[in-house]
Amino acid sequence: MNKKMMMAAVLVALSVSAGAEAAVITQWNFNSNPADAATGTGSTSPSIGSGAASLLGTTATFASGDASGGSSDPATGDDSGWNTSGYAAQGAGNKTSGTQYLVSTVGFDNIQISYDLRHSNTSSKYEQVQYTTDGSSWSDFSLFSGATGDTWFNGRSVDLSSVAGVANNANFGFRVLAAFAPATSAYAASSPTGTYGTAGTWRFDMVTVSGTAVAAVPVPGAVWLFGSALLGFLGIRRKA
Ligand SMILES: [Ca+2]
Ligand SMILES: [Ca+2]
Repeated sequence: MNKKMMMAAVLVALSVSAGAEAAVITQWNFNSNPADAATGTGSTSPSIGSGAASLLGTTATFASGDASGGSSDPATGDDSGWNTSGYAAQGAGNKTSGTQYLVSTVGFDNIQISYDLRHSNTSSKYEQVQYTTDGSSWSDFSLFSGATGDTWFNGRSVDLSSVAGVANNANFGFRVLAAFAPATSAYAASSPTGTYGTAGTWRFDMVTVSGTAVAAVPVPGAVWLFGSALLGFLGIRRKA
């Protein structure tokens, strides 16, 4: 390996490690901004980045993100969740009601989704995550089970890094939908002793899309200096 090749290898290694940090693209914490010390008020504007959150066949209020164990939101006192209700009737509307999040992933790959979700006793046990790459057609991906009621399931995590078209796409989005129990035509209740009902609630918090920046990372002057110094050191050693 000659000096130029070695220099290039050093710089590539340094710039890759500098650019491989996972970053939050968009996040919703549903808290009021500014904080108002009331969990019954909140916001559906992203707390980080930009994107659009909307309801699909449901209604919503804001309610505590700290109650019944709490979400992973570090905020206290003004920690709200997006409390959705009015889900489809038993035996109807499979994978039609829930929430939707549209987020541009332009400039990022290795796209990951995460969210916290509190299931009430009578809410749907099964959560179908769907994604879109064109903003209009949707594909099933992960199916989660929330097998206890009145419980937060924090850090639901979906890795979309292997899905073609998700990265670097202005039309990316995902949905979390109430789904029939697998191989049945009915919703199951989250509580093993509960009965599914349209008044059941799913309370969302910390809905997050993250990724790795794909834009070329400019090599800072300090890295050039380090690379040059390293090569100088190697050159001296070789002569010696
Ligand atoms: Ca508030
Ligand atoms: Ca919150």
